[in-house]
Amino acid sequence: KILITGSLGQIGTELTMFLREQYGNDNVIASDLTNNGPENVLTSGPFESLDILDAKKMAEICDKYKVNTIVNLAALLSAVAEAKPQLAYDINMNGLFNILEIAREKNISVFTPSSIAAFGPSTPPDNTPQDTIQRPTTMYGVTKVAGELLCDYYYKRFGVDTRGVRFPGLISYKALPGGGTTDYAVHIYYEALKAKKYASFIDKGTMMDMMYMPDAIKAIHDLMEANPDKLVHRNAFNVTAMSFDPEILAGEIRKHIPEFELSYDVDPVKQAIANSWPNSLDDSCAREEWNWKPDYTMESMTKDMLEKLSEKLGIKF
Ligand code: VAH
Repeated sequence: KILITGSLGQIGTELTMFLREQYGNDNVIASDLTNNGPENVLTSGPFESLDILDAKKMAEICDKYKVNTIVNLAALLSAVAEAKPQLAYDINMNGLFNILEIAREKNISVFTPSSIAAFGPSTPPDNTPQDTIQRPTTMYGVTKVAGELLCDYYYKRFGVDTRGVRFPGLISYKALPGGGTTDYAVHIYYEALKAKKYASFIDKGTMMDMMYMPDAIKAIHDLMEANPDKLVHRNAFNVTAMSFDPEILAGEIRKHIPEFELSYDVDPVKQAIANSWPNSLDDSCAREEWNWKPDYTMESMTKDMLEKLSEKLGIKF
């Protein structure tokens, strides 16, 4: 039985439905702070209201459903975390600690995503290696690198089966992203259809790793199912699919919407965060240790995003 925290978020919305298809609706318990979210997540299988800072209730839910795996997607993302650093530390660190302690006591496996945010300005920025300097300068990044170390500690010291990937920016059309620095790469598609123009809060030339959501879901599922004997690393694997800046992405959109216009309204806080992150990751360890390989390129993602959003928004292009 799998408990997913943050099930109503950008990843959780899609991961919950995917894992219910894979393992059966009743074997995947969705949870989130509130219950205002997509009907299919709330009604296609068990749903529990859960604050991951409430360790007692989380333990009760694990006992009630005989949970053996927790996928922890409950977190504050980079830009929101810079606005509320104390809350971000509390949720991202103390929430994770609660989960690891429950996992230790009840022999539960834990999957927690990290992020390219776990790297900082002193990290080699191009083709960033799996094992390298990690001195992030954001509260989100501090919680991500500390979370990686805490998960590795619980594996080595207590034998808790912890695994994770360092996600790049994730692009999807089903649920909006929740306050990240890479969110521009989602909003640009909506605006391209609605207004045929977009003012990016991230500046020209800011290269960042990105991935289409179907590949992110595949990465989580494949790593969860991977043969543990072949894992040299655990928390957390570099994974990527593409790297671009707003100009490159706009050029790809214009292949489908020729009149699309990109302008800039740079947000200094988000730009500073983006500047501290790598330009491109080396994900060869994930490819070697659990056969990671993305299916979508920027070209095929853009085609699919525009087609699916066109249908969702009822806007032809
Ligand atoms: C964010 N989308 O922007 C998240 C992610 C790599 C970026 O961690 O905070």
